[in-house]
Amino acid sequence: MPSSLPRSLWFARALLPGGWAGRVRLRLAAGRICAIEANVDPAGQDERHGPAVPGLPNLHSHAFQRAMAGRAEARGPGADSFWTWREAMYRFVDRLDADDVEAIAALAFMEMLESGFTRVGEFHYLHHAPDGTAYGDPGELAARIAAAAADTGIALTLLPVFYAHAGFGGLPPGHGQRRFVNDVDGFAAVMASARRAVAALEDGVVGIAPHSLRAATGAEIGAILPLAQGGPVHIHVAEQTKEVEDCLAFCGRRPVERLFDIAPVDRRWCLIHATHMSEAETRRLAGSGAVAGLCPITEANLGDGLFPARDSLAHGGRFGVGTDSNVLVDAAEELRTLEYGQRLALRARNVLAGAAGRSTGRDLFDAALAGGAQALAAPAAGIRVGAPADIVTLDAAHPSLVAHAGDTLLDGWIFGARGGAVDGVWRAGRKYVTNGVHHERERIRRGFARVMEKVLA
Ligand code: NGQ
Ligand code: ZN
Repeated sequence: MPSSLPRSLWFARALLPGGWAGRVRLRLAAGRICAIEANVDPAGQDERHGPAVPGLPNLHSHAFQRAMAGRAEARGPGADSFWTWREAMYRFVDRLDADDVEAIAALAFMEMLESGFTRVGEFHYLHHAPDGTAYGDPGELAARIAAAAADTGIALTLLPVFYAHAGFGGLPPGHGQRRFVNDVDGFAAVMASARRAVAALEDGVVGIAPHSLRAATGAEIGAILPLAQGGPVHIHVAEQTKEVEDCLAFCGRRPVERLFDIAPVDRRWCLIHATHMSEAETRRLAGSGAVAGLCPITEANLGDGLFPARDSLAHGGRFGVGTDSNVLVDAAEELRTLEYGQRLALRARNVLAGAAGRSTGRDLFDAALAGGAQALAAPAAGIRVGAPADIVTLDAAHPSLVAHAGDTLLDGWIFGARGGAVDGVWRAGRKYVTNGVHHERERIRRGFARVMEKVLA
């Protein structure tokens, strides 16, 4: 159980929307920040902590894939690729029952909190029983995701996925996709059930996700959009060059062009990966106000390619980060991998810092906070009055942080520290992580270990 609600928290320094402030006291009521004072001494009752930053949104996760980490890294008989990994993933998912999905999601969500994420966007496409038939409650597995969020304390934006086809042109789905597929009516039933499950969560949000232009036709995307009821819309797009080739063969347009042709892409949308874009597509995405959902660790693991980050930023593009396959769950490492990919490709340094004198860590962090909050329709971004108290403290004594103040705390965390830099994590004013350890870590790890022993037996 989380520790009891403090009435106020005091931090040696805190990253507020206007920048760093020293000696900051937050007053909390019902999990919300109701007052912020800077340059004040702690009062007798205040909990005292080191440097505080806002919790980051993790805008793209497939929680169940956490259980595959390290189990798809052996070379196969032919040329390994994203597509051979996907076959391995299909074989793996067949083994998971509803209890397994919940236990795996709890582990992934706990690790997200421990690394500094306080909200997750779960791109949820595993809907049906192992034999492909619908559960009695079509939202059974959506409810399991919601239960794992409640168990760990992470805020949830649930994005039930519409998935119907194996490829462009409405190809029939393959056997390995049977647990994912719905027609529009079946998907509406999943949505209704998912809404009931998420309604029980504090600050829960529901959006929708047509899986990709491969798995949903233009007509189907049009038909399901009203089910979002104004919530966020996420879609995978242009992650692999084969998708670009197949899209061109199908309609003569590239995937991001095609998406803009068929859908009203605006700031409610989040385009996951958007790796392979022409300059015109990059400009168009940036100008739309939609968020690019970058998943640097997974994109590296799957050999996807690199997002045109410098061009995107030059056109005012927005981005956030996601842990996607959850092969390794770490907020700072996502930001580090994003910047390092660009440095390696461009043979340059400090690529994503916005201007001379700006800290790369700070600009990465600010962009991922704003973009992630937008993409997940979070109630607020940052430590501000009225926002949920979603806060991460860093260990000021960590060798990469000691004697730092201001933006170099973020640079030290992102570029110089391994896991141990996160100290405390609060979500809606409740503390879930102390000394970098989730309060329920042992129980959740045991539940996950039982699943692994069963499914890998
Ligand atoms: C997914 N993952 O939905 O889990 C996908 C693989 C697909 C990534 N795209 C399936 N990284 O895209 O067809
Ligand atoms: Zn994905």
